Amino acid sequence: MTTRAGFVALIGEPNAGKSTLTNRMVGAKVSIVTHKVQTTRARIRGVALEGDAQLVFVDTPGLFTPRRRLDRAMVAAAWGGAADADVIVLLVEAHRGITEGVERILDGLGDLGQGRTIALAINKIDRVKAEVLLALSQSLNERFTFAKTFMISAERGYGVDDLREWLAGEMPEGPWLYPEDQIADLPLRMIAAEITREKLTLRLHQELPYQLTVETEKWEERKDGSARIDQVVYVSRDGHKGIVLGKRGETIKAVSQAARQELEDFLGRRIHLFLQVKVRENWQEEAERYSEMGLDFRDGNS
Ligand SMILES: Nc1nc2c(ncn2[C@@H]2O[C@H](COP(=O)(O)OP(=O)(O)OP(=O)(O)O)[C@@H](O)[C@H]2O)c(=O)[nH]1
Ligand SMILES: [Mg+2]
Repeated sequence: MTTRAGFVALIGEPNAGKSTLTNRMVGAKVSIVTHKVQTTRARIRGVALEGDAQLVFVDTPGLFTPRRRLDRAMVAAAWGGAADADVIVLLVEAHRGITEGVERILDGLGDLGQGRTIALAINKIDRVKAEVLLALSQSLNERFTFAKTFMISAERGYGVDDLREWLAGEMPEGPWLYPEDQIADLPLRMIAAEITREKLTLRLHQELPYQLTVETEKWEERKDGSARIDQVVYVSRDGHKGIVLGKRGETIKAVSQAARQELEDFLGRRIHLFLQVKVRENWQEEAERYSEMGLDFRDGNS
């Protein structure tokens, strides 16, 4: 049997639904999702099978105009993911259409050069009427030569099977890149940190989610089959620490409970999760924080 395997990079503006689509394709939650922009910070790989093809989806941070070092490193990681992929899928939100951000991404795709297979996936079609979709598809295809256009709802699963089938046919012939039963390649300690960051992002308001990072410091296997996980939430200001902890520690407690629950479901075992909040004014300028996140610190140089 000839097998196929390759990388599919999902790119788009923040919040376009890249992580939702990754999880949908994989059939499990490998990348965190929130209603807020800039949730994903590094490239997350999720593996899906379609017939004789193995598709390695590369979920990327959203593309936006970066201001901080962290932003620049995220955007560089996203374009790097696109540059390395066999096929690029650009996600555009149906109800938002061709925003300035989408325009800039189209320019960037043009700069990547010829000879690449780039498909368009108009996502969140559950939010608009058919006429809007057709007009948007037409304008986008006038603006850029896509290999193919899909109309999907990553959340509800519409159009996703067609996209996966087409992608499978586009993959180069070759042996599979991961063992058949592997769905992700992020180390468990990073997945655990991401789950906690998701719960923090869902609970904290405005800028705060962007001002913190989570790291797994210790992972201890216990004889009874459970594990003790110690994580640190780095914030940049004293005031932020107070907010993350919440009144009488209520916020951090709720976050910890939600994260532990999800970790237990994910790992299928008992977890004891301990969160500590530390103020570290300059964490966004520390190389080690970036390597912990799976980002390249130097990409953040302006
Ligand atoms: N209505 C609707 N909402 C969707 C759909 N796909 C994703 N969403 C929602 O859009 C929001 C953002 O989804 P994500 O998957 O986190 O988006 P992302 O592109 O990974 O975002 P970043 O990581 O910030 O770049 C979440 O609230 C999702 O539930 C869809 O097909 N329809
Ligand atoms: Mg994401």
